[in-house]
Amino acid sequence: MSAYNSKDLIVLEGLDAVRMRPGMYIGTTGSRGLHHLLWEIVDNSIDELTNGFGNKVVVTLHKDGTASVLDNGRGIPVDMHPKLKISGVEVVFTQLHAGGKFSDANYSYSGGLHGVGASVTNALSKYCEVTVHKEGKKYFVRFESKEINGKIKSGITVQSLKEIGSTNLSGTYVRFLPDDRVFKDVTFEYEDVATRLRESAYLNKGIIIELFDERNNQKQQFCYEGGIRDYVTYLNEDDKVLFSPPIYVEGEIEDTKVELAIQYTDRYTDNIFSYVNNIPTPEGGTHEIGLKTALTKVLNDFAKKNNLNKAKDIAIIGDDYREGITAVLSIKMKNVQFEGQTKTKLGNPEARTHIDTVCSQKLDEYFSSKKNEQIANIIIEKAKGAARVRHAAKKAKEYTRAKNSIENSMLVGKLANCSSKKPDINEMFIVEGDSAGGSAKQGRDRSFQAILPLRGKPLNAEKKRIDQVLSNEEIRTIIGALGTGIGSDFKIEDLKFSKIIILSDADQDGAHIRAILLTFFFRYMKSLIYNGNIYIGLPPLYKVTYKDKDYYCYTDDELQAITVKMNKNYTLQRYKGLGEMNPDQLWDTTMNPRTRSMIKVTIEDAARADTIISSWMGDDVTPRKEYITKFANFNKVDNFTAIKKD
Ligand code: TSJ
Repeated sequence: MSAYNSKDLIVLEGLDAVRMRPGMYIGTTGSRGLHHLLWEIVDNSIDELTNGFGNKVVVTLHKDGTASVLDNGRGIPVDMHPKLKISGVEVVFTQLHAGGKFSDANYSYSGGLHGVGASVTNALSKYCEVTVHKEGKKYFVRFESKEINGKIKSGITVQSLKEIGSTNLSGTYVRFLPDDRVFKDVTFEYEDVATRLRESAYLNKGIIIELFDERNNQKQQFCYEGGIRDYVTYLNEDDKVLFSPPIYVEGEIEDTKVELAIQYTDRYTDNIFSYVNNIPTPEGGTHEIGLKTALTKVLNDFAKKNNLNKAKDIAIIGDDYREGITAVLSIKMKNVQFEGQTKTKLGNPEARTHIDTVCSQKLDEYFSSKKNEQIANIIIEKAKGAARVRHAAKKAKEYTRAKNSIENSMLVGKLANCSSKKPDINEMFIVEGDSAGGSAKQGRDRSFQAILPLRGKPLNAEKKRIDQVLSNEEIRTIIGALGTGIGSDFKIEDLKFSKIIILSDADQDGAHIRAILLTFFFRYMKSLIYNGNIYIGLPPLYKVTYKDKDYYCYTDDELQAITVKMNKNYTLQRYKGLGEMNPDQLWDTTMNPRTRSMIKVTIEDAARADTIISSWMGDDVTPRKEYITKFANFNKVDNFTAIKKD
């Protein structure tokens, strides 16, 4: 196996580059990156099925730490690549960026930027085995990452493709072991895998996806004949819906396929989940703009034709038609261009007109049908209500956006601002309680750190109307201090701080305040989360004093580790609140950028974040009771592990 020609050597260097800088290819070497290895493989199978070859994928999490994916598609091509002189399978697994796609002719739509390909999975695995069943024959190939002369070579072909028998099956089977020299933790999380597979099944109606966890014999099958219609129903499971089943339309124009499902709930915010070629686009983009334009146009026309919006009524605007909406927009198109901070925003200008055209036509047809008229009436009634509230809230909104007004200076009067005027270095700490706020004000570096003490609990923004949210003083103060405005008026350019750090006590009340603040940011300033501006500060839980020196511990494990050598000759203080720390201590442990630890709040999966927030923070108690009964482990209650995980 040692005879490689020069072309192959270049290939090998390619995979070694992945190991040198995994972050460039999979984002992180944490849990997210680990799971990325699996998505690369699964997405290839799903591509095959959605192109009409095969109908089933089976994902297995094995006891030995490997994961495997099996499909009943055509099987990865095994014939020799004319230039590289290796089999197609080997090209897929050893060529960076080759992915599962040899040429565009094979697949009409592909993930584009997202799919970095199976070679990345191979490069970051200890080994990787592929079995292909194709045209009556069974083939096998094996790759390994192994040490040669003290250096790890990634994804070397240790068994090049060979025929190992005959078969009457068709499909591809891939099994790999993530390399524990790359990933800190190599355990696949059942719930994360299930969530992702469920989403794929919703987006690709009719395909069967099975998940087996051999570590504890859990299993699930995902298959939705209704596709995104069923997805919307699932997203609204814990909400009161205004009609059922969801509206569903689909259409096609110039190689762009459009699918749309819509349902309204009694909530006050909008929830639009969009996808391009099965890739989520949480930052929206041209396709979402096209949808919004179409929806507004069609409903305005309907209202006009049926004389539903009288001259005396407040004029309905686009935002009003989106109050309480849950929509899934899934499009398939070619030559996708992603933009934005996190490359999750669709940029193609043609998508805007295409989606507008298809949605306008299909929604118009939908509402023109006698049996659907009532649904349009319901939506327009809801929008009229939204328009009234918007009108009433306008004053309050202006109030929170006003820059130099007297009212505004009163509102942000509680803010101990910093002296720098540079938003990109400025930080704002939202601190629980006046006494901790006092310590923070004294301990901070006032050049770039601002402190906003919260006196009471802010209002839980979930299921509150915007006028109620805006009448809450704590929330108004936050909005005023940030400078961005909220909801559809939100402007990230006006943000005065690049880091907004939530600092609450390590107890239940602190956790509650943190949950309330995150709920507010998620519902009204979601871009702050996507933009990476929201952080959770981590104050220490303990101070250990030993031989006149202080040591701070942030977890019980740390405490254990540090006290083990001290032979009981130490004193221990458990901090019950931030208020117990003096300014110096707060600076040293929690605020000093050189020494502090913080959790950056991100959204891995917006749909899951939405269902979790409705369930945990909403009016209806039953869903969270069920959640707690199913998942809570009262033997190991650790606030921070809990937030880190979800
Ligand atoms: F990730 C991966 F590439 F390793 C991978 C690919 C993993 C798994 C589990 C499955 C697959 C995969 C690839 N399933 N099915 C396919 N199909 C092809 O690669 C294929 C088959 C036939 C033809 C053709 O033109 O005849 C073209 C392609 C791309």
